[in-house]
Amino acid sequence: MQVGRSFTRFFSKAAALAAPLFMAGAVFAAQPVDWQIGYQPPATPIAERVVAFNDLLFPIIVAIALFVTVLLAIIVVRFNRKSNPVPSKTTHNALLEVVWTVIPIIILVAIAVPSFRLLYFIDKIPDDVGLTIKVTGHQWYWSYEYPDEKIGFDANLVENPKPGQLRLLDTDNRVVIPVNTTVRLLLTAEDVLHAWAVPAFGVKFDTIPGRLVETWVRPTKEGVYYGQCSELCGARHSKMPITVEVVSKENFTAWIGEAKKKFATGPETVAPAAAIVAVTE
Ligand SMILES: [Cu+2]
Repeated sequence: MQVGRSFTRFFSKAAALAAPLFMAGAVFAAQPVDWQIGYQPPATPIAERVVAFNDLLFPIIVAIALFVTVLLAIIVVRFNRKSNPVPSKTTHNALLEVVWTVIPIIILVAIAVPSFRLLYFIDKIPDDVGLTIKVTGHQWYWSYEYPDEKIGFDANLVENPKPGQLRLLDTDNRVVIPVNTTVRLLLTAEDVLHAWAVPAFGVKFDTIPGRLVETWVRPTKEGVYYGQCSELCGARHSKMPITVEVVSKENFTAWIGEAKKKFATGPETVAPAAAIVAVTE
C-alpha cells in the first residue's frame, strides 16, 4: 500500500514542483510535464478520490503481477521436461480449487466497493450548484455557454503560441470558473463524438450529438487547467484543447461583467440548448 501511495505522491509532487518552471513565473497551471508518470495534482474532490482509488489499486495490481510472475518462473524452472521427466497425474485438488476461486472473489469485491462508491460520487451532482456551463464539441473546437448569464463563445486553438502559452493546449478564449464553487457541466456535441477531458479535475466524458451528459466540478485551487478532446473525432482531433481558468469569486464577477459585453448570446443561440434540455427531460 505504502509503496504505491508514495510512488504516486512522489510523481505528483515532482509534477507540481516542475509546473511553475515551465510557466515562467505564471500562476499555478495543471498541465503535462516531461517525464511525468503519475497523475496531475488533483484540483477537485472527484480528482482527489480518483487518485486515492489509484493508490488502492496500484499495490494490488503489482502484487498480482508479481505473484503470477513468480508462479510462472517456478513452473519453468522446476517442471520443465529435463528437471521433471515423470509428471504427476494429479487432476483435482478440492482445497486448491476453492482457494483460487474464493481469493479472486475477495479481491474483486474489495475493489468493487470503493469503485462503485466513487462512481456514485461522480454521478450525483451536489445540491449547491452555483454555476451551469454548457459545453458543445464541434469539429474542431469547443464552444461554451453560460445560460444563466446569457454568455456564449467558441474556444479555438492558439495556432502560434506566444511565450507563456502552451503549444496545442492554449485556446484563444478560456473557460472561466470561480474557485470553490460547484459547477454543473452539461456536455453535448454538434457533429460527431468528442470527449471533454481535464485530468486535474478528474473529468473525462464523451460528448454525444443529440444527448446531454451531466457532470460537475468544484475546483479547490486557482490556476489554469489544461485538457484535450479525448475521443477520436477527425483530422484536427488534436487541435481542440481545453483551457480552464479558475479565478477568485471577485475576479469571476468582474469577468462576467466583461464577458456580457463581449460574448452576449442572442435568443437564437440560446434556443437550441433549451430544446435539447426539453428532449432529455
Ligand atoms: Cu473532438
